Amino acid sequence: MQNSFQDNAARTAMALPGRVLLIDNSRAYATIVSSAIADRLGIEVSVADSLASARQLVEQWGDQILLVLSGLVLPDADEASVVHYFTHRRIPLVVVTGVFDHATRERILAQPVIDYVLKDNPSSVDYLVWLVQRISRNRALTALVIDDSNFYRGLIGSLLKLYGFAVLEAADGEAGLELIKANPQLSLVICDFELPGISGIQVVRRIRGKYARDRLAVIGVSASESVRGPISAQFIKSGANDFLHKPFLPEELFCRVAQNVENLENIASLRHMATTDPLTGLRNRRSFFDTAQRRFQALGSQSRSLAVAMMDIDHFKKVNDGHGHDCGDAVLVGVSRLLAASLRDDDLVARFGGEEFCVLFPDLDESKARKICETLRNAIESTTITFGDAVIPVTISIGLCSDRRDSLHGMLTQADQALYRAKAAGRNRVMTA
Ligand code: GH3
Ligand code: MG
Repeated sequence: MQNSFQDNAARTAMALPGRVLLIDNSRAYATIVSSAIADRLGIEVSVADSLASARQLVEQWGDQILLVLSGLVLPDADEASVVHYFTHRRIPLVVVTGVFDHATRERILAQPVIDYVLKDNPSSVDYLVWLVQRISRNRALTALVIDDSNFYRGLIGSLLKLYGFAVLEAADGEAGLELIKANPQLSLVICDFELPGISGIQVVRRIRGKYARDRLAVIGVSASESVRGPISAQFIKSGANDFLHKPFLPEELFCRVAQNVENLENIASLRHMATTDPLTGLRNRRSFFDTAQRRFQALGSQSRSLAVAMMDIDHFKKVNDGHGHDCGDAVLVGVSRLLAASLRDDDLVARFGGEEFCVLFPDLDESKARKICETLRNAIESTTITFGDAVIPVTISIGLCSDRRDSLHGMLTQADQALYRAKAAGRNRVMTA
């Protein structure tokens, strides 16, 4: 993996185990919300209609509870005891209520509660589903708070924990940069402006020297005014993704954080779609060229050998014609799995298009590369791919080039010509350029 920040999207795309506890004395609303969460997110919801029954569920599920969605008026508890019960146990709570009352809202949001959501808003169910998904995904993410104020570092850290993040803290810029280096899984940094030693702006510049804005989000924070112009602009021009003025309401922090990590996830998911073949999960041609070109140059500059192979399934059209396109797809998936499983971690494999695959083997001379290709060809020939009742025999032809040319393109052309000769000579064989 070239950059561990790349991993975040894949990790966050999976919902972590966990369930939602929904406490509401309206059965109709509880059914709508719980089925929306279960159907759209695949997250289980346990429903309670009183604090007593909620307590039993808390005892039963313990740490597995991701989030509690609760009304304020329960048959056996008032607002204060509902909020106290969950905040005291540090269980993330979202208050869901039918009545808008400004004073109640302010009173609730002054406590360590994630949100105050009004039921009567027609989009409230969608919002709750989004909120549950956000908190669930946050549980796979790590955030770092860099602030010399114990108060703010503690406050931001505890809010981020409430939102599901694993949290690291640093009291100055150098310590923060060390933590970033040691924790490549980080997704978010919240950085104060005035710090002892290097400033928040310098911290952001140094972060951006290594990590792009679409891999690691940085939010600047500050209570100060600066003679050098607005601090928000200084932060953003230096590479921060966003800025928050201190003091801020927790609600504001939550929105900014959610928006920024969601941007990272969206970009990561687009990047994944742009570089991966959806059928086989292998790299696509574009991604192969991007990565292989860098490898080609790096290996060359270190005088290390490399080989490239072009591979093509034999008489694949007959599979489609005889058993249907779905069966052809199953063969492509089967061959891709075999390929991925038989190569070394360092080998770069891609689906080039149709039933054609390409592999770059670093550090292999001709005889070793040939041996690996023979093993692979043999493995494919001896594996039976089944589709329904049909057993599909599959063979593959391989063209290999291990003679380092001036360019990667030159090597691929040679490998392709060798593949053509392998086909002409009867298929199911390896030919060397
Ligand atoms: P050869 O041994 O000479 O390579 O013959 P072949 O039949 O394998 O090659 P040909 O180029 O004649 O046919 C390849 C077929 O692969 C034609 C195309 O419809 C099919 N194909 C391309 N992409 C896909 C796909 O994603 N799924 C399926 N099922 N078929 C595909
Ligand atoms: Mg073919």
